[in-house]
Amino acid sequence: RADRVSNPLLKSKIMSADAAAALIPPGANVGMSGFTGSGYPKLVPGALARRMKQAHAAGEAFRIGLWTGASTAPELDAVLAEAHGVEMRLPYQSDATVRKQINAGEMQYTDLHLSHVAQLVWYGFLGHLDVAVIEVAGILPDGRLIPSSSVGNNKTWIDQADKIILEVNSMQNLGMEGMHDIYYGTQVPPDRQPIPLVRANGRIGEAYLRCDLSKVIAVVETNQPDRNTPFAAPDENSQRIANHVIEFLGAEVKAGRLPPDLLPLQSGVGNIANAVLAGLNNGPFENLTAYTEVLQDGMLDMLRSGKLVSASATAISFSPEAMKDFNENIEFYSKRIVLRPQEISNHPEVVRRLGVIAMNAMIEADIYGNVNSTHIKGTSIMNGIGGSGDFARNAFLSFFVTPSTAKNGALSCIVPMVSHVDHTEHDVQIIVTEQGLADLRGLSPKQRARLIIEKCAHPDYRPALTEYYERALRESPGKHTPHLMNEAFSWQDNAVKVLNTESA
Ligand code: 0RQ
Repeated sequence: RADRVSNPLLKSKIMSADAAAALIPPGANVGMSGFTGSGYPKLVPGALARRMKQAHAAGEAFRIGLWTGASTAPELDAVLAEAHGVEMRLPYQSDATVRKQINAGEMQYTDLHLSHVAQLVWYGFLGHLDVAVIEVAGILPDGRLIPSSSVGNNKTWIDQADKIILEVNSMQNLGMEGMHDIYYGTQVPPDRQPIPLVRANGRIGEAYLRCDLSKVIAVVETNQPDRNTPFAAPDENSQRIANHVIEFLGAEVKAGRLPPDLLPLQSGVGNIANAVLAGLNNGPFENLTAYTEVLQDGMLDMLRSGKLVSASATAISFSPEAMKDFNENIEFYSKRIVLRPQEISNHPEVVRRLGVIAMNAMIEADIYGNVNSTHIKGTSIMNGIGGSGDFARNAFLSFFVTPSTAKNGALSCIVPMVSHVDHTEHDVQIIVTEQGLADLRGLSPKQRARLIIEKCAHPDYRPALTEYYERALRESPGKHTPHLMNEAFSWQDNAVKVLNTESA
């Protein structure tokens, strides 16, 4: 397809990014595409940021509510934050400038389960969506849209917004056409029906996004790559964590609790997740499938090697080398990858039905198995809960992984009480550090505490944790989850000191 904008009406709406951004009013709620650094609009956010700066220089207020699928890239999040143009950010971010403004109290941030976002908008709980700014790979003659490298919340933004701006990115591979599965069957209660997806690679929807053409106010042509962040090679700790996970899965197969080809895999973002996938790629399991949120390099390697036969996600997020491989072998990959709206890729109903094996990273866990994925020192946000909660609570097996220490050993990632709870002890089955793996299934809090300290804590911190636990066991008024409430957070005070020294 030589011409990416094949619809005559939409062709007549082609304009510059500056002209398109001029159509976004101050105070608007704007739903932008973008998920884990892919499929985000490349030019309109920058043009909007320039307008905001001009307005601010003239003493006028100009801020928006910024809604996306998940994290984006500097061309979107950073430029709008630098223009002090974001009043409210949701549902996930991982940008340094945005993080700084949130933690300085200058930007509001609503950190949501990623599968919830679309329905919250449909319910009217987040307010009105004024404008959608969506990157697509192309526009069909009849006006349907070829989705880009992420689907995220695009279906909902396009359906719910009053006005739509499309960025048509000719850098996106048109070989992706047909790879997406956009499900239009989600209703609002009481009319909601079961989601008919019974296999990780099943298709229940359409390859294109429907679009009410009368709402499209601008089409902007772009030609820029996604963020394509490189990955670090797995370090020793990540490899050890991966080995513990793989050994555990092997034992589960032997015990007859998992089939030899396991169950669909979900893997969080980051280097440890990639190391686990690299381990699986060299491991004993064959014919694996994935039902996950983001496809990173590790899964692409596994598809290429044949270990992984199919992968479902809402976005691809590759390093530059993996992106090159994906583009050069698009016919091979597009047959094996399905990209869905994030409300379906992360849907609790589907995750539970398929029996997903969830593996997510964390900041810290406590001795009873509560997990903090989002906060530093209990008060500052790192990124957000993302999809980890969608998967963890509903998974067949739910792993949380972390190195046993942070900041070169100055902090223990196993603490008496976490400073913030994202995943309660009820949602956490298996905790893994480079030291070992604690299988918490069926255990009481006291049994869990002993196991987590013994298997997961770093030897430098084991004696202090044991001492705390033993004293709590004696002195705690309740003996179900023994704690010394005036002391439980003392380890967090220590963390504050360590981190203050670091930032000084
Ligand atoms: O900070 O870079 O300033 O040193 O936290 O830690 O070890 O590099 O780990 O990049 O895998 O991130 C949980 C944040 C882990 C991530 C989290 C500091 C550490 C470093 C990062 P520095 P690492 P990772 C589906 C799944 C939530 C969303 C999710 C995350 C920084 O995985 O955001 O799961 N998850 N989504 O030094 C103080 C501690 C610390 C600590 C680590 N105990 N105390 N600082 N750090 N432990 C995907 C999506 O939803 C899109």
